[in-house]
Amino acid sequence: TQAAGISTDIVTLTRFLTEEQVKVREATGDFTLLCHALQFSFKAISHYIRRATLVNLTGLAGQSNATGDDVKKLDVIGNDLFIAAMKSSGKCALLVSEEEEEIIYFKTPQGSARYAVACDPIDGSSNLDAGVSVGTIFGIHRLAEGSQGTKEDILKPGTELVAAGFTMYGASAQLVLTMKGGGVNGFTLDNSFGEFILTHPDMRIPKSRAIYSVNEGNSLYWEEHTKEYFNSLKFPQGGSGKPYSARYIGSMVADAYRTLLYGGIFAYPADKKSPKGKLRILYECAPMAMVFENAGGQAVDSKMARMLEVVPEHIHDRAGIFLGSYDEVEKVKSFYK
Ligand code: AHM
Ligand code: MG
Repeated sequence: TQAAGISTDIVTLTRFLTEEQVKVREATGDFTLLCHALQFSFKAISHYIRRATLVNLTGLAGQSNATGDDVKKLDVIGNDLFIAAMKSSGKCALLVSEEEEEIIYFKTPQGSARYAVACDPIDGSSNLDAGVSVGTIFGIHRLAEGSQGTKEDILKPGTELVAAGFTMYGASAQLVLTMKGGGVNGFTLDNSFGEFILTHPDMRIPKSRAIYSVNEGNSLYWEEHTKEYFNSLKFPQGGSGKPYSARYIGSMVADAYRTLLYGGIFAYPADKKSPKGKLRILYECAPMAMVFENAGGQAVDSKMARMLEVVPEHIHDRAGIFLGSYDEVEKVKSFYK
């Protein structure tokens, strides 16, 4: 509906979730409640990130401020906000956070919490002090039938995820959400409404695009296949081909979001320095892989196995990753054959 050029039929995240819930038979509303808690943590983290420089929240945790108080830094605040949101939802049985060595188990009445969540509350935090975009990444699993929440409920492959996504705190806060068997939807936080608004329905990643995103400072450590692949993008054979553009922010969420919108390839390959890769399977690689596959792209690890099928042994396990446009990932695979 348009009234004087203003849309009055706005799809908020709340409305979107309610409408989705109606489509699923036997939906109890628990997932919707969990998502409400999630979106609150995104709003709160976004608020503190925007206030950070003004209220002395940048820098390292544990440092004292001018008055000698210990200042909680943003990484710690983001983690605390996320944990509090999951706990208060009453629907989360256990949580894995990048910032916590061990799994956090929440006490809930028997059978009332049916989800296990993995998150990186503020990914790319080395960029925070410079005001560069960072983000929160999350993956949601359902507990096994009858389970009260155990390690096995989270040490699962990405194919089992019921939902995943991320929020990027950039010029605006952008939430990207996907659910099992569904598409990918993008929401923008409208600060005046305090609501995430559906601005990017049914996102599809372009099939190919000549943009690559990788930390080339690691190329000394790269394996031969990796070197050959990236060289092929920079020095195309046959004369006519143009070289790819390079874009690397160093914040996975921001690099992935751009790749999702524009197409191309994002990679953090395993190398001689980090033979298992750098990025974490549960709360960095798998949720992103789910988003990219559901948007028509692909994601593989450094052995060219489908990222969503990689099963972590430990909660903080890492993997090499290549994710992006369908055809660009096909090209990667052809170099590793
Ligand atoms: P973090 O979880 O400690 O912030 O590290 C993850 C980040 C990603 O956001 C980003 O893709 C990568 O590390 C950048 O690493 P590098 O600085 O080695 O290029
Ligand atoms: Mg991280």
